[in-house]
Amino acid sequence: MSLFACIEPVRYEGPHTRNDLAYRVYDRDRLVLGKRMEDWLRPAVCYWHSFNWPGTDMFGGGTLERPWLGSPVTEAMAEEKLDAAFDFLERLGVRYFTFHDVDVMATAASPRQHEGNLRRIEERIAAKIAATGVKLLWGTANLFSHPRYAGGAATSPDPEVFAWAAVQVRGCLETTHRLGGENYVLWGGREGYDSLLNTDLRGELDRYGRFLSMVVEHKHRIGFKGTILLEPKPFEPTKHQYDRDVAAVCGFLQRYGLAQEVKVNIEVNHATLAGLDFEHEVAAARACGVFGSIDINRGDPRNGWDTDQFPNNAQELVPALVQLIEDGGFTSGGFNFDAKLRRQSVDPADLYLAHIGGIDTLARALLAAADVVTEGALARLRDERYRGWRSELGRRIVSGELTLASLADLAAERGLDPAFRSGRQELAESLIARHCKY
Ligand code: XUL
Ligand code: CO
Repeated sequence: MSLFACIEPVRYEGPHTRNDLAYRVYDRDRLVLGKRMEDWLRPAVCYWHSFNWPGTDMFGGGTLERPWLGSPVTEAMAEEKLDAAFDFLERLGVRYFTFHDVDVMATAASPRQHEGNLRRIEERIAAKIAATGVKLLWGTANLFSHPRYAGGAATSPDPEVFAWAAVQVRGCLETTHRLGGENYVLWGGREGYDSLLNTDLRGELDRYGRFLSMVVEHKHRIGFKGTILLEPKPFEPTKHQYDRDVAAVCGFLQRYGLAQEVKVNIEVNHATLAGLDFEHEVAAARACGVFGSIDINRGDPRNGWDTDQFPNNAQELVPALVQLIEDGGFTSGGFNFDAKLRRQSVDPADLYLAHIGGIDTLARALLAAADVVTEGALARLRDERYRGWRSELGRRIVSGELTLASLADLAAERGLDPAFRSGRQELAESLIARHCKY
């Protein structure tokens, strides 16, 4: 019997239930603005934190019972982990999962062995998918844990390491494709530097661009229709990561001609570390046309590292959810719980409680955001704020008809004296707060 067989399948029981192991708000078939809650949120469980992390930190060993972990990981261990993971997904009632290649497979020492081990577990995963209806939101290759990647993968000073990264990414991209994955993610955990003194920054960026172009070329070669996503993060593990935030990624993609091919996977805690609001990252991605998917979690405002906690504050998420609703929802993306337990959360039930709480938080934020959008006052406030751009002057500026000089002359001739107008920020904030009632 699997470790996670400790509870009955989790159901929606409504806000008044006394059962901690039930959804209070997340009712997957409930229609919100004409779309099922599950289709809005597309929640996913991540393999690495949930099944692959034994509760270690830099000061202490594992605390969580994960009998399938060891070094090396054998095929039997990988299969036991897979059984437990799918049992958990089914009981939780979540339709999507995400994984790194090394999360799911037996440990490999050589490129050939890596390919073989991944292919073998892929067949098992395919059988699980077929039997359960669970789907793959995205796959990704871990290009940061093995010691060979200490100096980076695509940005390594050593081309042999770059070539190893190609082995892993080709393998995982193809596996993701065959498993029906809807996206493929690259998080450049070590694509950056610890010291500029020993770093050829220009060369590293060029080779990172080259690597990504190779990935995109291979995606088309194999006919993968999913989206390639880069995941921004400013630092940790390296001092500076090239994909520091959405804006940096957009500049990088444009420079290497990849802006039409690659989108972003935005993570809440990564935005916090970059000193940015989560909703800023969503807005920046929409503005550049690269919004793809979300790794949902939260940091701790008093800690400067990636604590990857489960979200528990719906109000904080509403501004991002409003944007998602304005766009009609995800296309291939979803909300992946890139979140982990605390080391003292040693009961198997804790993993359910964590996900249930996180999913209910998303559901609350979705309902509040839907009310904000339906009421329309926030959109009207914004529309009103920019109404000058619909005037004759506004249209002429935007159309390109005026030069800097002709515009300056026009302003002088008319003696323009623009009126002060309220930005209505406090009202906008109240509009969010007043709908947070779920
Ligand atoms: C690390 C992180 C990764 C990526 C996948 O901070 O977020 O788990 O999501 O490699
Ligand atoms: Co992540």
